[in-house]
Amino acid sequence: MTGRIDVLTIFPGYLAPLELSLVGKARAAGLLTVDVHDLRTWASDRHRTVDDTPFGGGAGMVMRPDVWGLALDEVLSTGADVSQTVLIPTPAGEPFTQALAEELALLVCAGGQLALACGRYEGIDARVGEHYARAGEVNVREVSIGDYVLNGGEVAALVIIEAVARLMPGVIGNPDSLVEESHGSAGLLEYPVYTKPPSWRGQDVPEVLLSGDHGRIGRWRRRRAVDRTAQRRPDLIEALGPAQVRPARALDAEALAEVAARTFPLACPPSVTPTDAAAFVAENLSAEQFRRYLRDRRRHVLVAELAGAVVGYTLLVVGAPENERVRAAAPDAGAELSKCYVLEDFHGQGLAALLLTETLALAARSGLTALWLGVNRANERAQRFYGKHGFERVGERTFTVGTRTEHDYVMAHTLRSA
Ligand code: JEB
Repeated sequence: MTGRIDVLTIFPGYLAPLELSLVGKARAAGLLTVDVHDLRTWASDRHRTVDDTPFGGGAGMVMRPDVWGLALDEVLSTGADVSQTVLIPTPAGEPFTQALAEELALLVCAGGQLALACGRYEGIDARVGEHYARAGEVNVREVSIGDYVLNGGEVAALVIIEAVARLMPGVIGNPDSLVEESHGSAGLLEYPVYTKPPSWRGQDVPEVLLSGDHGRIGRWRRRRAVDRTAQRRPDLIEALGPAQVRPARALDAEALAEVAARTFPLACPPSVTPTDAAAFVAENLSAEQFRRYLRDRRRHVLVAELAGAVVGYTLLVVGAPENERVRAAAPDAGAELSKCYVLEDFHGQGLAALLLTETLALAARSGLTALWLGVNRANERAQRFYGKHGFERVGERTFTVGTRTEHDYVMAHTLRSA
């Protein structure tokens, strides 16, 4: 069945790009008819006027409803009676989304008609949309392609038609790219992509992509997609809902090492040099170390997972404190909360609280009656956080990061159930 798109505009020449590329292909393949109509055809006066001054005053001109009425009546009467949608691009419209593009592609594929009413000046008299919506047979949507101001609806119509036409079967050469788009990374920005040459102007393609290890490649792409989304579109991260907290698996080791490498230096006091922090991370927080931790029955690692990427973790180390001062300060502590980190881009969403709550529950289930932790004296934010979750300051200790001796407060938490 041939779908149909009609565009009404006072600048038909603006729609010339429709002859090109993929929209042109859909048309050539007979999947799609696109007709562009000059609105002035339906003007009645000698000057073919389509606009007039706004009632209520104000700058600019408004497009007359009578001209639009004649034009739309005619274009809709010659269209399919299956299903008809009139789209009115306007900066005041509902957002035009991929979901709406998919809905419209279905309509057009099913032989329906899509009419795009492109305004100019200050827009189209509001009664036009109301009129066709009221008649009932036509679905009317006022849409906006984004939060910026254009001079008219033509460019928006081009955007909408391209987004719809590429979803029609046979328009895109490789339908795999559509499948990948619609699930896989749903709700996330795309991961970065690379091709030959493997080294270009001193920049190398990330090694993992040359490894042939599809598991690693998949996890790396997930990680990049989630990171990018957090940096550029925090609204999309919010829409994913809360992270999942779960016990870490062997396959998480690399992700954990990466999160550790990115979070540990941030939690260090300024006196710890980047070199010292890096040495500590390499020695204690490598993927290999995490693989060892994950096999060790006395270490419990929980991860916070968001859209399939690890964004935070806790490490609980079971056993009485080795340090004498700690043992004196927290005599009942049967385990250390050794790490509780969330990537910086994911702060402020309650992830650390979720992780900590789950870790405390795990400790209680394991029969522990108290936990201890060390927190740098300068890190007031962390102290407040642990305080809010039931930890109290019970003493101090020293420990070393590389060449530096650091002074920590010791905090302890008595668990409710024994
Ligand atoms: C669409 C249009 C105009 C106020 C200011 C300017 C008809 N995302 C978008 N930005 N601008 C438009 C749009 C969409 N979709 C858009 C149609 C018209 C702008 N103007 C100019 C109208 N009102 C006239």
